[in-house]
Amino acid sequence: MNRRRWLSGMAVAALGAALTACDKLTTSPGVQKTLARAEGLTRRAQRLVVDRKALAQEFAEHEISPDFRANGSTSPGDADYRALVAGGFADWRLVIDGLVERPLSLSLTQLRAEPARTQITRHDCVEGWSAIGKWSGARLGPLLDRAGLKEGARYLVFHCADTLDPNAPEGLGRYYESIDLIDAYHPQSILAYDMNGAPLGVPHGAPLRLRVERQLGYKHAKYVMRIEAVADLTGIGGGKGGFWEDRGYEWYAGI
Ligand SMILES: Nc1nc2c(c(=O)[nH]1)N[C@H]1C(S)=C(S)[C@@H](COP(=O)(O)O)O[C@H]1N2
Ligand SMILES: [Mo]
Repeated sequence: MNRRRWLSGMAVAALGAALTACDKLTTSPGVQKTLARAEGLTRRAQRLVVDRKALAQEFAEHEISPDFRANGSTSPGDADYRALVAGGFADWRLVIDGLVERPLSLSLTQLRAEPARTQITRHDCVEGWSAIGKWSGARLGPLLDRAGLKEGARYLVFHCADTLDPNAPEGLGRYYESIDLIDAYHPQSILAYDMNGAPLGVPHGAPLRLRVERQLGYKHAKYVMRIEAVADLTGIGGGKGGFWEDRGYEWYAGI
């Protein structure tokens, strides 16, 4: 009993000494700055992780923008895409492949039968304009579960039908984008086939475009043809994860 008390007394004394030393250290301005920075970093990192699962703001019907501008490609001239338009997208299929157990190929009718979500959200383009629209589409998460992501899958690459830069070297002019699995499984991440209550028009990405509501406009891939699950982005396009990323934009465009 005595010995134990003596030992714990020693421990308290040691702790006290350590605290004093610590105190001295933490009052030195340099260390304080470092600690503040570390704490700030932790808080920011934590906020980033927690916030990434939070929902984007949703709006009321009356807040829908009367004119939702179309941007980037608005009428792709690519021959394979024109053929799909001419056929009313009857021959269009969404392919989900790459690092998945069960690759999928889905018609629009099949996609419309998948678990869906409707949301009224604000689209923010880096060029400095925003617009509120109502989107309905298949939820990305359940579709990925159907395909079964393999262990190594880290990102989804969205391959699009449109060539945005016809002067780029072979294969580098087509639009593409990528997101990580946090955004992929976000409840508001949908493959939208309807906009403002009507089938998505060509200017806005018919027949299917991504809505990834916690990201800026350029991440919302239009004219989606194929979703490829990959382990890393280095081998794709210019290697930076997207058409605009290959031209200097940030890959992470969280809002
Ligand atoms: N395939 C494809 N997706 C795209 C683009 C594009 O040019 N091609 N432009 C991006 C940009 S910068 C924006 S702001 C939005 C525009 O979507 P909207 O035409 O429905 O307004 O689509 C994004 N997705
Ligand atoms: Mo944009």
